[in-house]
Amino acid sequence: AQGYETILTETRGRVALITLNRPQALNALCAQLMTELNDALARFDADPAIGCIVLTGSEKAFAAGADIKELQPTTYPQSYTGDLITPWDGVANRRKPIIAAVAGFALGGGCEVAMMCDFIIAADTAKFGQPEIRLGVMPGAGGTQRLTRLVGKSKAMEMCLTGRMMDAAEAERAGLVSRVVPAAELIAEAMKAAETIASMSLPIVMMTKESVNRSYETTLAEGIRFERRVFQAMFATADQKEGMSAFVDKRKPAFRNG
Ligand code: CO8
Repeated sequence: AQGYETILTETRGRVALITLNRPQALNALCAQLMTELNDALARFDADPAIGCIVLTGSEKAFAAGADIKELQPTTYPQSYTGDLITPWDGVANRRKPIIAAVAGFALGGGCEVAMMCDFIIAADTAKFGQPEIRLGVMPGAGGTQRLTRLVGKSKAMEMCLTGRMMDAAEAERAGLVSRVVPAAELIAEAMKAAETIASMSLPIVMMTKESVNRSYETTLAEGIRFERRVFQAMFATADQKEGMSAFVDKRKPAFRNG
């Protein structure tokens, strides 16, 4: 719709679906794709009609990593001054929830982008890995940090040092993904979760995301203090009154995002 060449976007009700679409390169994340992805995410994040975003790839690959053909000739000064990685932060810095729906390969930067999303629903065909070491580099878009926090040091270290891939079942056991679904149901399941989220109060959803993410950035005591202040602030919303009144009245709440 916005003249994108490497992604597809659509909206279904209050859910936005973004599909990575470079089939000839297993959705390798070239600079153009990351620019377009950031643009689409920023638009949906700013659109009051959207309550949740789903990010997916193809059946074969969520994304097979950064575009190795683009990176191969890059020199250190270019990598430093060109600031190649900063645009990737856009995925992690969005304020509305983003669900990664992963089928097939999520490797290198593909695994890193999936981990930047708020949670991952995996098809039973999903394969996760940080194979950068085989290319003579290491993960550069958060993989050494986010994977370690998600699956623990031992598994993260093994994956980063050997490049071994995890299948969906292992990824679920390790806590990398929230759940595994049959590949044919991946998009429907991710959309269902996104519709559920989008039916909640948007400000409460955004405050909840911010509070969970806070746990990564601070001590337990400070995180709990942050949670408490945000929780208390929720009583200033009409949606708190509506949600609790609806429970008491035994009816469905009608949130007004206020
Ligand atoms: N970059 C560029 N092209 C790719 C990539 C990639 N990451 N992955 C696949 N392709 C291309 C292939 O070159 C091939 O193109 P062509 O047909 O023109 O030769 C096409 O996609 C299909 O791929 P294959 O023929 O290899 O498909 P297979 O089914 O045989 O294999 C694999 C699938 C195992 C996924 C294989 O393609 C593979 O190993 N890909 C590379 C995986 C990888 O190493 N990823 C890490 C990349 S580095 C990285 O992500 C660092 C991120 C750092 C932060 C960001 C910095 C800007």
